[in-house]
This record gives sequence, structure tokens and C-alpha cells, in this order.
Amino acid sequence: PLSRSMSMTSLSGLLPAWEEDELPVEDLLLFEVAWEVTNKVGGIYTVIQTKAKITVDEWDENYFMMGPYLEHNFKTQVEGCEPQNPAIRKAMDALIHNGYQVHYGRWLIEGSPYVILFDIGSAAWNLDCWKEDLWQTFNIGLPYHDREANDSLILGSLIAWFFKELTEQLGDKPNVIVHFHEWQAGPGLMLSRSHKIPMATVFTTHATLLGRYLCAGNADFYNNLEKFNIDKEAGERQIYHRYCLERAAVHCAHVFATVSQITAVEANHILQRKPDVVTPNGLNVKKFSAMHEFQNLHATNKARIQEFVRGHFYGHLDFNLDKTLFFFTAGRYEFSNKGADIFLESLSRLNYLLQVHRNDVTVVVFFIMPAKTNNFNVESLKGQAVRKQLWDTAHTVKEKFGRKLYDALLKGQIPDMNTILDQDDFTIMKRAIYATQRQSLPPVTTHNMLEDSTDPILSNVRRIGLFNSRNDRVKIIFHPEFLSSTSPLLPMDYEDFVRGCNLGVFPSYYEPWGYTPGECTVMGIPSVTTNLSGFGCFMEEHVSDPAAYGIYIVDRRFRSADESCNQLTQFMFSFCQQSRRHRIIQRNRTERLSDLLDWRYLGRVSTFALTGCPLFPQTEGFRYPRPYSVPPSPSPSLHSTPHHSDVEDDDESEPYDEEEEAERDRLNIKVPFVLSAMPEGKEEQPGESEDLP
Ligand code: G6P
Ligand code: 1S3
Repeated sequence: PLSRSMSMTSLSGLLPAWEEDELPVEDLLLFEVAWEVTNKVGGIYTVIQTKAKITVDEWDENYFMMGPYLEHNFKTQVEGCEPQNPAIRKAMDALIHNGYQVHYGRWLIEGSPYVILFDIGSAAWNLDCWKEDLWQTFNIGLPYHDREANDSLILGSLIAWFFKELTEQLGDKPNVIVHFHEWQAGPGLMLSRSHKIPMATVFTTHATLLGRYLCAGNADFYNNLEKFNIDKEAGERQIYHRYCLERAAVHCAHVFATVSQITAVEANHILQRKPDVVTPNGLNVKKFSAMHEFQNLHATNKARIQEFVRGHFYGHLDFNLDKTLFFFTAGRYEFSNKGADIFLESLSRLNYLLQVHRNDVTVVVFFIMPAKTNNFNVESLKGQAVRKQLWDTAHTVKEKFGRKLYDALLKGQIPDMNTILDQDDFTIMKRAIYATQRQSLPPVTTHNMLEDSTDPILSNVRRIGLFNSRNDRVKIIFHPEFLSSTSPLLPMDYEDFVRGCNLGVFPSYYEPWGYTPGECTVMGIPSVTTNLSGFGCFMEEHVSDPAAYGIYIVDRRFRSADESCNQLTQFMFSFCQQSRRHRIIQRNRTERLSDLLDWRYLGRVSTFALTGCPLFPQTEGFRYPRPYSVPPSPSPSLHSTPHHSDVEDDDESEPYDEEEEAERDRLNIKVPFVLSAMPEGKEEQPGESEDLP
């Protein structure tokens, strides 16, 4: 993230020394280029979308985002308008007069940033010419069948042209900074440099292409970083041309950035340039902040998930929903990179542990990862219809019962309970119950999968045999589509769904940053991450006892896959042993970390990468203290988790005084950066950080 007032000397530490050194440049324009501007594909969308508000607050009319024009996205997310800045208008006109379509407007997200969107289709006719230019200048040839690479070249050529026109318009004051994200934006940077356009460039890699491929192919990536023959590996995976674009962009940039130390190490080997700076990804915490309401939101959204589960498991609801925990994982469907492989294996072990310990907890686990499908399957839809029918039946009978009871009471009588319901009532109730009979087990997947037999999640479910049978304590629901509040099956937005769950599980192997556990954190939902994810490393570095705050970090760096599975199983099993009271306390603690993940803080924090560091550097900076009540332990990850108590859920007779703990935590946590990072008007009030609501 670029901050106009950011002092480079303050970057290496966590101290907020940025206020003092304003850059003495007037009329500085900041552009941010990404394929995911107004176009949700993955994590980069989250970066630019969540950062928009704070960037607009600081840069105001001088900040613009750039990306591809996609008609549907433009119509639904952008309010078209005329550029106020005459230089921008003229630069756009230059392209438009040459037959290319460029659109301008305000992106309707928080902050309403200006967007300049380039219509790739309108410029496709010139692709061959631009390919020739790319070949002549960079010796990179793009195959005709790689649509994504060709589109990135078209976008890049239009963007370079735009900046040429713009800087000419700006005359002798071309004060322009352009921040390019990821390889698809790379050609714009490369061509701007090769055409000697006077502007400062930043390139951020959010993952390296080759790293992603090597990890997905089960390479022992982190132990062999310096040994890979990178050109050969890229060639064998048929991504050589993309890798060349990425590497060229990295080397053309004035400033090269990445999102975590671990990706900085990777980039140093895979892209052969040491990043100049690491800029951890933040979130717009205000968007998620529900203050004291977040516990209530958990309860209401959990009730919605329970409703879905009632339908999905109709006829098999022999587990207690009040003692059922909801775990989930979500993200791009990269089976091993996102850790779905070890998650499934650990679930199988958890199922065994819950069975042998005769634990009365049931765990329903959701996999939210988009795969190729042919719509919802009949069995899943039927489940919700059956549930609805039972609800309607209960409602009808209740109405009738209520009316008779009311009439009787008006007459001063207590009605005869044996006759208050008649034969018809019993008939419709019996019919409703008969409708819940089913011959099959509740389905593992909610959709008709196009590649059912080869799908990695389903194949592994078959291998471990978790088919939602009655004696399984772990049930699996694979929802191979992102969630939407308009779904006829599970009508919930992702945010609401996360709030309703008890634990997010993201045991990634390849995860440059990893937003999913961070999103859980700011909503007060505990999560599992790993020490191979940027987020996990960041938390390990800045929080003394992450597990106490509901951030469980699986060691995937120094342990074998089997050992990591055991550790993950242990985390989940311990979680299942917590009482409700402990879960509530833990959620409060988790939510307290949200300021650490706010762009208001992280937008100012950048560290120089690889300052003589090993793969996992420890900085001397600030560490969030452990909660007061958590006893020191030689094994912090496990023992700092609130201990299981034999008392019933909701029992008030807990051994420690949580108000006292909260007060001590509150005093403990008031460290300079938290105060300075605290959004205005959000200073902690006495009692606000109490553990129990
Ligand atoms: C929130 C609500 C409580 C509810 C609890 C359920 O804290 O305020 O009323 O009992 O959530 O928590 P659980 O961990 O069992 O989902
Ligand atoms: C990438 O998206 P991904 O899920 O493909 O960029 C994200 C934003 O920086 C990052 O959080 C993630 O780890 C990367 O993998």
C-alpha cells in the first residue's frame, strides 16, 4: 500500500512515525492496476476492494483504479460518469479516437473509487501487432490459445498507451505513481517502461505462478527453493510465457513488493529478485465491525445454518443440534495448496477420536470451494422441501391447538389434552413424519458434480469413508459453489455464514497471505491457519499466544504431513471439548485482534523484506500479549486453549473471574500501536473488552 505521507525510515518498525514526512509532491496521481478491479476472481479483489476506502480518504480525487471492462460487472457495480481531471479525459479520448473503448465511473464499494476500465474485446483486432512489439522488445512470445495471457497483453498495451498520453498532457509535472498487481497486470508495467513513460512503478506479486504450480504438484517446495531449475520447471508446466511476463514485470518495476515474508523468500528464488518491501494485506475492519453485536450475530446466523442442516439431514437428525459445531473451509479450489487434503485426513481422525471418547459433540463440516457442477442435486433440494413441509405442518397444528386452547380458557376451562387434537391432526402429522423417510444417506455434496469420479474432495471422502452415516460424529457437506443470499438451498452471504460457524479451517500449504482466517478473526470466529501462510507467519510474529486468541497455527514447515494432520486433529479435538462458555470467551478474544488486521494499521506497516533473514524471520517489533488468564505453558499452542471443563455448557461456576481477566487484558493490550491504529471514535471504553458480553 502506498501512503503519500509514508516515511521510508518508518517502514522497518511498527512505530507510527509516518505522520511527519509528507512527500513534497503536489498533484501526485496514484493509479492501481489489477485484473480484479470490479472483477472478483480471488484474493486480489479483496485487497483492492477493502483498501479502497482508506486510500480514497487519503488520496481523494487523485486516486484511480484500472482494470478490464466487463459489461455485466460495469452495469451492476459501477456508476458511469465523466472524468473531472482534464488530463485523464484527454488520455481516454486519445484511445477512444483510435477505436478502443474506455469506460470511466465510480466503483460502488466503500470509498467509491474512480475506475478506468478498458474493453479488451474492442482492442483484440490489434493483438498481433502488440505481440510483435512484445517479441521485439522483450523476446517473449505468447501462444495464440492462451486467452488469459493474450488478454493481459491487450490490457497492458492499452494501459501503457493511456499513460503515454496522460504524462504528455501533464507536461513537465508528470507526477504519476502506478501500482501493478500480479502477472496479468505485468505487460502494462513492462510496456510503460520500455516506452520510457515518466512514471514511478510498483509491482506487487500476490503469489508466484511457478510456486503455485510446483506446490499443487506436491513438490517439497520450501526445502528445495534454491534447487529448482525454474526455467525448465516453467517450461514443463507449459507456463513459460506467463512466467516470463511475470519475471519481466518484476524486474522492470522501480519497487517490487509482496504480501508476506514467506512469499518474499519464494520470489527471491522463483523470480530472481529480492522484494524491496513486504506489505501485509489488511481488511476494512469497519465493514465487519459489529461491536458488541457480533456474539448475537453469531447466534442468529448459526440458527440459519442449523435450519439448513435440519433439512439436509432429514430422517437422520439423531444428533443434538445444540451440541453441534460448524466447521468450514473456503476458497479457490486448489485441493492440496489450500490444505483440503490434510483437512479431510484430520477429519477422519477426529471422527475416530470423537467416537472412541463417546463425545456427544457432532461436527458438521462445510467445504465451500467452487467446482464444475450441473446445478443443485435433487436430494439436497428435497431435504429443504421436507423441512419446510414439517415446519408448515407444525405451524398448522399449533394454530389449531392455540385457537382451541384460547376458546377453552375464555370459558374458564382447561381443555382435555387428550382430545384437543383430532384424528385429522394426527393424520397430517403422521404423513409429515412418513415423508422424512429416506433410503439413502444425507448427501455429501449439494450439487451434481460434473467430474464426480475424479473430484479430489469426493475421492478422498470415499477413501476415508465419511459418508454422513448415523454413527459418524463428523458429517461433511461439500458446497461446490460460492455462497449467495439468493440461493434456494443455503440462502446466506459468505459473511453471514462465517459468522454463524464455530471454526474456520485453512491448513494451506501454499498461501502467500490468506484472507480467509483474517476474515474469521475480524468477525470474532476462531480459525486454523499454518506457518506456511503469510497470515499465519504474521500472527506468529505479532501475537504472543495466537491459540489463546483463537488462531491455531498448524506447523506444516517442520513437520511431516502425518504429524501436521495429528496436530490439526488435536486442535479440532480440543476445540470440540470446550464448553460453550469457553467458546464465547474465545470469540471475544479473537475479535480483539481485529485492529491488528485493519488497513488503518496495516496500510502503514511495511517491512523491508529479507533483511538478512532466514526463511521465517522473527522481528523485534511489537507482540500482542497473551490474555491474562492463560497460564504460561511449555506447549503454548495446545495448552493455552481454554481447558475443557466438566461442567455443563453455560454453567456459571467457572474457576476464574472473567471480568477481572478482561480488565487486566484491557490494560495489558493498551500498547501504542493499538491506540494509534484504533479507528477514530473507537477508543476502548471501560468494560468494552470484557470477555463475556
Ligand atoms: C453467542 C450468543 C449466545 C449463544 C452462543 C452460542 O455468544 O450470544 O447466546 O449461546 O453464541 O455459541 P456456540 O459457540 O455454542 O455456537
Ligand atoms: C492470492 O490469492 P490466492 O487465494 O490465489 O492473493 C491473495 C491476496 O494477496 C492472497 O491472500 C492469497 O494467499 C493468494 O492466493
